[in-house]
Amino acid sequence: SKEDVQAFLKKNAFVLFTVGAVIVGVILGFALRPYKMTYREVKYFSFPGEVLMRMLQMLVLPLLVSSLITGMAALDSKASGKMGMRAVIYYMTTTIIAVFIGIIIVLIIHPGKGSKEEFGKQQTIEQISPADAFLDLIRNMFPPNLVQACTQQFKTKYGRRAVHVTVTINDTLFNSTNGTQEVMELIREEVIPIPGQVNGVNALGLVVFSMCFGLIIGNMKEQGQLLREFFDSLNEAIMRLVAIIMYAPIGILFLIAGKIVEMDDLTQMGGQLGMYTITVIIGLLIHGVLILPTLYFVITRQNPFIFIAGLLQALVTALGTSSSSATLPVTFKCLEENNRIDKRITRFVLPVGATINMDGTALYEALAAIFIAQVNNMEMNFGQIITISITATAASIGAAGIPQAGLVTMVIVLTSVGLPTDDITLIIAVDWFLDRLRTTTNVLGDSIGAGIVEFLSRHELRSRDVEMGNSVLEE
Ligand code: DAS
Repeated sequence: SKEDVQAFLKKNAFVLFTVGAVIVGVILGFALRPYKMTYREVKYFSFPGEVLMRMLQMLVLPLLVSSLITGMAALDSKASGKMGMRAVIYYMTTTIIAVFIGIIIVLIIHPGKGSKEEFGKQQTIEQISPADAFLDLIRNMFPPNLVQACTQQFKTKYGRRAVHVTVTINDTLFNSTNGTQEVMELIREEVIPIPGQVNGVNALGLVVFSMCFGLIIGNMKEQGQLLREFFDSLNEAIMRLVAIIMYAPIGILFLIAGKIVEMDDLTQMGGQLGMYTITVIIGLLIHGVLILPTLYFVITRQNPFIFIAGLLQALVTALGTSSSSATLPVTFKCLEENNRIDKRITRFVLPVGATINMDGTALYEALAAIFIAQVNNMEMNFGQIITISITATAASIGAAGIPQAGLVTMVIVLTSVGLPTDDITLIIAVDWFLDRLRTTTNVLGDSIGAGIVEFLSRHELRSRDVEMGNSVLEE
């Protein structure tokens, strides 16, 4: 009836507005393509989108730290142990399923035809040994001190003197040595992040630190009271900041339009790259539209698509920003307000999930690695396929929730089976687009995980409420 429609529009006005912004962004992008805007003009044009992205990114690290510390402190180690175990089992299961789908689909469709000439000239990139890459991953989890935790680790992009530079904060601020100055120049142009880094800061390390710190202050009875309250109100303050930034989806319009204006001419895209793109899209759709909702329904017996409808805002933000970390504030809001997920769950599952649970990325890296093998006319034997599945899973854990992180960590997968890492340049042309889709899948996977873990932990949560004698954590 008319009233219902009005109620629906009023309730979802905001999400519809954001979806509208994406559609307008796409149309505007294609409308502006014939004008061949220069690089500078595109930069100006997508400026509002950059500002939105930076506002969200600015919040990511304080939100990640405060929500994790508050989340861990709110649960005693017994409950958080069980809940944490459920979350990790969910992360591993869905990631392995995603890798499996990626491998099956690329073997069935077989987009690579064993020839590379259509891809044109290739740039060269530095070979990173899998051992180095893995050690980087582990090293990043345990920053020796807080400054190191915020150390910006950069690597210059393909083709240049690919140096692996660790530029500590003081170097950046004071440019102490001209050596750093020169490297900073190099970095300013083209930089890709090292696994596990968010905005150049070591998110993996902060997640590990925050979880331990939260558990500790959670068990420090009255002594930890002050800290618990501090991080609780810090978290609340940040969520209010998010509420303000949420009203800026217009930035997504410019982010998407700017990307469409500057992307390579897709019609020149060779048949193989086209087939590869379609293969990735099919794989992500199977995982995101079939597997995850089915898993949610089987476990919670509730309609998964109503749950996903509540996430629309976060999914669109992931599509627009291609960064699951930048989307994290929006994911929190969607789950807590639309899907009414208990805050004690979201504060744990989301920050950890956004950093290490990336189904879309894992599926993508396994699929892309086998595609590169196909293009090189190299048949992968069973052992190599197993190696690819393991390294794709590890690489997705190490990838940070920022644009094109999955492309960087793919180096680990390729070197583990002796594939030429230079061939990453074959798929860069479409990566900005596929990155958006796999990021949306990552955010979907994290959110469905929160729904499932909450359902499986409902007894602990309720008994804890009774024990605390307080009402469910509803601020
Ligand atoms: N863009 C990453 C994310 O934010 C995913 C990826 O690069 O693979 O999840």
